[in-house]
Amino acid sequence: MAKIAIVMGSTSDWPTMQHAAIMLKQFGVDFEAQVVSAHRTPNLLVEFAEQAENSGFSAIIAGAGGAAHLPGMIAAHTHLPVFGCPVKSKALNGLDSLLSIVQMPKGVAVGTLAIGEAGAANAGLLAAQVVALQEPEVRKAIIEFRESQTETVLANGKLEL
Ligand code: RP5
Repeated sequence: MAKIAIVMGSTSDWPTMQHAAIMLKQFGVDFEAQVVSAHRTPNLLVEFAEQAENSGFSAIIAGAGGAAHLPGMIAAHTHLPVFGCPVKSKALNGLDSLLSIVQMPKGVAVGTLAIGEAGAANAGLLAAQVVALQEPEVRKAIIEFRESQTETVLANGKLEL
C-alpha cells in the first residue's frame, strides 16, 4: 500500500497540518508525519527528500510558515509530487507563507494549497487522490466522501429567517 509523507517546519505547524493527516486517515491512506525544518535541520531535509521515494512514499505534503522554503527545497531533492501548505504566520497571517511557497520558478514544481486548515485538509485529499489512481478502495472512499458532502449541502441549502 502506498503511503504519504507529511512534513512540517515546526511542531507549531501540527495543529494545521494534522488536518492533512485526518483526511488521509479518513480514506485509509497510510502516512508518516515528522518535523523537517529547512532552516533548523537543513541536512535532515536533504536526507529525507533524497530517500523519500526509496522509503515508499508516493507524495509529500510539506507545510511551513513565514519564510517557507520547505516545500520548494524538498521538491528540489525529489521527483515525487510535493504539495505545499502555507501555515498561518503570526506577523502576516500566512500571506508570507503563501507567497514563499507558491512562486516557484519554472522547472521545479510545488502544488500550492490554500493558507491554513483548509489547505492542509485539501493537501490530504489531493494526496489521497494520487494514491487512488492505484488503490480502488481509496478511490471508492473518496467518491463516497464527495457524494456525502454534496448530499449534506443539498439537504441544508434552504435558508430562512
Ligand atoms: C517555520 O517557522 C515553521 O514552519 C513555523 O511555521 C514557523 C515558526 O516556527 P516556530 O518558531 O513556532 O518553531 O519554520
